[in-house]
Amino acid sequence: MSTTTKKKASLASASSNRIVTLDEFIIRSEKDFEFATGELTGLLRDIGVAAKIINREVNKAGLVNILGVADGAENESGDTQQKLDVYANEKLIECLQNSGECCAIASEEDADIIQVPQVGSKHNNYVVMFDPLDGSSNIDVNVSVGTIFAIYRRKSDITGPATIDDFLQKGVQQVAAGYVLYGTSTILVYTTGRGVNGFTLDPSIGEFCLSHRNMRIPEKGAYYSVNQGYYSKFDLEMRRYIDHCSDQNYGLRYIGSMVSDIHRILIHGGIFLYPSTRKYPKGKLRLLYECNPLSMIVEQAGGKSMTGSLHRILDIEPKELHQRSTIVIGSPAMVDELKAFIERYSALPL
Ligand code: P6P
Repeated sequence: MSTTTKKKASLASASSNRIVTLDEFIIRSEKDFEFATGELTGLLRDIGVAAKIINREVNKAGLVNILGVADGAENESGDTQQKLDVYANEKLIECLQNSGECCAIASEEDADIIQVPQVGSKHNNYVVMFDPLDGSSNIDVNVSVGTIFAIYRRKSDITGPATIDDFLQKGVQQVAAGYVLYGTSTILVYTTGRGVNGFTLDPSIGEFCLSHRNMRIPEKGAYYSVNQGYYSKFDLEMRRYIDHCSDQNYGLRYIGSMVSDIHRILIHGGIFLYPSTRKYPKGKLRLLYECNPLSMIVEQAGGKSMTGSLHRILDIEPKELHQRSTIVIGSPAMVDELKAFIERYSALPL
């Protein structure tokens, strides 16, 4: 190989190994965005900042008085609020309010939407929804937790306050969706509808760096993910499918933090299910800030996501801010496998 060719090859490999920060990636991707105003870029960067702040507290939660339950507080859903839930919620709201890039916010931790005061004469076109710390029951036992977010373009008149209708939009209307997983490392994964990319936080430079370019979910996986403890309360079709997984010698992996389970499925393949139970007949997980954003990411990576009665999650017309949904999500071949069981054994009209 000539010297010139060798130099080009080494430059190419060097450039393919060079650090690409989240900020740089977002700014470069902005040019792909029709009518890009820089607002969405700013929103994604603000969420990245909030994630770094939350990560700092999550990583030292055992050292400071931020573990445990927040003084008898409960969130809108009646779930006990952990101190770190409240902290993460406050930081995300603060970062988004300070940047003035969105006009309103909705959170699992707050009953109603939160208006964001306009900064100067700029009208903002986006609303942001999030679960600030998903899986927070894991915090005190040092198991991974995550932040999930969804961004929509507002529908209401931009000169007035945001309305609930700005939030009650189908998942297919999401402009961007993502999650942050505070695990063995901290990774931010997001999509704007042009594929899925993951950025791992390098604490030595305080930057999220591109680590998982153009993530694609495997067609099948060796794991299924469900709370097996509810087996006897599931409908027949779900129990038959779970028996099938066992017959196929799939491994059972269930972390109790949806972000962690979905991230594993994105990397290794598999299927996650939270069907109807007696306690949660409509499913436990929240449509707007858990199911929709994670479904957009999984579909963008080549996977599938539907309810236990075969409705595509992203096509559901939301009726209320904190509504729940059943969900079956993951590798396309495995979701199709479960679909066949539902069609065969479901007692409900599909
Ligand atoms: P269960 C965490 O509370 C969460 O919302 C998801 O992250 C998780 O997958 C699910 O609930 C766990 O619920 O009923 O199995 O404990």
